[in-house]
Amino acid sequence: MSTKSKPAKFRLDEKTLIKIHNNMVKARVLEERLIKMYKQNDGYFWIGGPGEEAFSIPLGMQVKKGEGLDHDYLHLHYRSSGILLAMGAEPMGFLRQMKNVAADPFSGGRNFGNHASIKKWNVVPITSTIETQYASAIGTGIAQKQHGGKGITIVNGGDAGTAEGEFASCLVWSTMPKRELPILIIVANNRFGISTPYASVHGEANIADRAKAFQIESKIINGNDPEESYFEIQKAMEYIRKERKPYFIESRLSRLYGHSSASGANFVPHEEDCLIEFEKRLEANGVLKRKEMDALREEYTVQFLEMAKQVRNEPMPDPSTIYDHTYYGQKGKYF
Ligand SMILES: Cc1ncc(C[n+]2csc(CCOP(=O)(O)OP(=O)(O)O)c2C)c(N)n1
Ligand SMILES: [Mg+2]
Repeated sequence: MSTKSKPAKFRLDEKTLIKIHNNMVKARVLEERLIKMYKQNDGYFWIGGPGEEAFSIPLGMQVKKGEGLDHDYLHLHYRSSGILLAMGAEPMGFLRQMKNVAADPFSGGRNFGNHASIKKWNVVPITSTIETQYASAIGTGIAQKQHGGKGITIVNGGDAGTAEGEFASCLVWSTMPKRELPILIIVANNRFGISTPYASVHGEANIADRAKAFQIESKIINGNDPEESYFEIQKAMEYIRKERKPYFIESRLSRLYGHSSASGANFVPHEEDCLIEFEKRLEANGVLKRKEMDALREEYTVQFLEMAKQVRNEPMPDPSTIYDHTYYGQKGKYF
């Protein structure tokens, strides 16, 4: 949006807009704190979701949260902090996993940062191996198809990963006649693999065209626009909950700090920043004042800095816990 053009009016009510904005700021500031932690040697590796907030917050806000088949299952990728924060996850957990301390609620200090796992909300452990989530999504999709009800399976991943077999398996398994699966299949298209440009590997014009080949309802959306994301996710979820069939969203969005710490984790100025664009619209429409938005950012910045200081002094996991949770419910060594 150019600063000269008249800002578009909102369709969402003010309360929802303010909630989305609050969570977007929270997610952004959290990721920026995780990057700082990595750079201060308070973590071994950073990967995360700055740039995906305009899509991930509206998604997290609309999840049917809970445990078991009547609730939604989430098979997420490593850029999903916004989804989980919007669902109500505590920021502290992300800092603890970043520092790999024993109190990390997702992996007991054993996994990379932003690899959440939350049993009480059906959040299946996030893996570093890309695309495996599209295979595990088939499993909960089948279970939910058999169970009935309103619960659905949600899977997200990146554009480059769609080259892998699990993605194709998900399209095949979710569209078998009379056994279609209630899965929201999401591809977050930031136009890059680690350093591989989208245009150099995709023969098709849109990733969503692959869904068409399977007669899956699909939509390409501007994932940098929180309002468009909100309504399109709402529409997709309503369809899946009712029809018990898959729906495909290709969400085009930004990667604001590069791939990960492996590529420097530095701000990329030429990418569209969804938060800046949203704040311009909020201000122009009189929903929030610049001062209020700055104060909110400052509040989260101070809050997460204090948390990081606390985490720095927390104990690392005890070596005896190395095999905990290797298998369901397992504690301690298995040999
Ligand atoms: C099975 C597997 N192959 C390769 C990798 C190495 N790898 C990590 S991230 C990545 C690129 C993923 O790009 P994309 O799917 O577009 O997701 P993005 O990181 O852009 O969100 C690759 C190739 C991996 N982690 N797992
Ligand atoms: Mg990508």
